Amino acid sequence: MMRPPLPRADSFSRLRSPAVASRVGVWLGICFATAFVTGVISHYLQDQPSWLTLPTRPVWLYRVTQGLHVAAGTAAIPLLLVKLWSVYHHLFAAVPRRSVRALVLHLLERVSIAVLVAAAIFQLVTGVINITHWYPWEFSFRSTHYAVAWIAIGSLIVHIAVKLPVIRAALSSPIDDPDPPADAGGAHESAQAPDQGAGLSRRGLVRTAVFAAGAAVVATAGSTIPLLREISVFGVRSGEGPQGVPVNTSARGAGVVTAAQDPAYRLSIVDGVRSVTLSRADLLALPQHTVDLPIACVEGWSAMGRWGGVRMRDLLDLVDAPESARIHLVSLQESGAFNDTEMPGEFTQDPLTLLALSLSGEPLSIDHGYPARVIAPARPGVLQTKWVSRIEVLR
Ligand SMILES: Nc1nc2c(c(=O)[nH]1)N[C@H]1C(S)=C(S)[C@@H](COP(=O)(O)O)O[C@H]1N2
Ligand SMILES: [Mo]
Repeated sequence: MMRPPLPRADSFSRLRSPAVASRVGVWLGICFATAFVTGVISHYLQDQPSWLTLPTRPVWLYRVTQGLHVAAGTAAIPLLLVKLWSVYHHLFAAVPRRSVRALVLHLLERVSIAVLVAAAIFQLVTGVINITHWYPWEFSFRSTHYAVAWIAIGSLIVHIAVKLPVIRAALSSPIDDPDPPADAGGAHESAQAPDQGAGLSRRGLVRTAVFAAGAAVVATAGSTIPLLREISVFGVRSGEGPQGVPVNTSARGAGVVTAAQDPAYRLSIVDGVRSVTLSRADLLALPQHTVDLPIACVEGWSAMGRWGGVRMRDLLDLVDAPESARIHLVSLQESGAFNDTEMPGEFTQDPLTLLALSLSGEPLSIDHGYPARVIAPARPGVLQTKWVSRIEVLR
């Protein structure tokens, strides 16, 4: 009697194999490694360790590292889904009972994979929620995302080390080989020939996963790459917002509409007992400079701006602040996580660091920080404080 054609479910289960899991895993590993390195960079820029002097060039440094961070995380989402799909049947594999050692090893592997999967999902979910400006949690996003990053990368390294023999065997044999290495659940695949049943081959599945990852990046990366803006349907449009630059927190959202428009606005610059107080007109009477610098948000969007204003160093000279003084910046905004920030000496000294008064040749719009905002090279957007009212020299 002739065998009936294979049911569709079988041609799918044939796709679940170490060949697919390891190839998708390589791409996933590249994404996680990229997100980890760029994430640590972003963390250090915001929480500078005392031993580290931060680079101020190239001016677009953070634009690139943070754009990569968000792109790598975005690409990881479809890859992780395919990867989990390609291995989850192992969850139902029999527990080895031949020896205590085998049982313990099996359980250890299970636990380490559970930690890795949980950490990976947590990072991707919190990352996506963060870039969509939705903060449904109580905990601090940055410190938690940072701590879990170490758990994710640590368990990933353990996982790769443990699986190395399987990974090597799977990567060195042809992807659509009907007889993959006997290790790791190859048994049920070897029953069928690779070309049996219509539809996707393993190679096709891996290509589709990588293509989906690329598509996810293209759909969002227009936030930082102007060329992609028109096709980035899910990206924050980096050209939107007053004066061609997007706005994260508006003046209304920050509760500064009245204070920012008050003619009695004064900027104080304080160094111990010395201090000066300047109106916006006083600031405009000081030597003006123009710089082209990006705003690069931790959420991955970035946009170039042409800023005009007074050099930070010139302002610090008014109170004779020491060379490379560290400063504390205070905003008119009364609450919120970004209403006061610190700027290390390498940035206060930099000739490109301005207290900006204009953007695109016009007075700053109130949403971009009127009457005055900080703009410095190679800095995360969160530290480009808007509506600045006070500059304190730290000693
Ligand atoms: N006072 C104050 N400054 C702030 C913020 C804020 O919420 N309050 N947001 C920061 C963030 S997260 C970014 S990305 C930039 C965005 O600047 P823009 O709105 O001019 O583009 O402003 C920064 N400066
Ligand atoms: Mo931001």
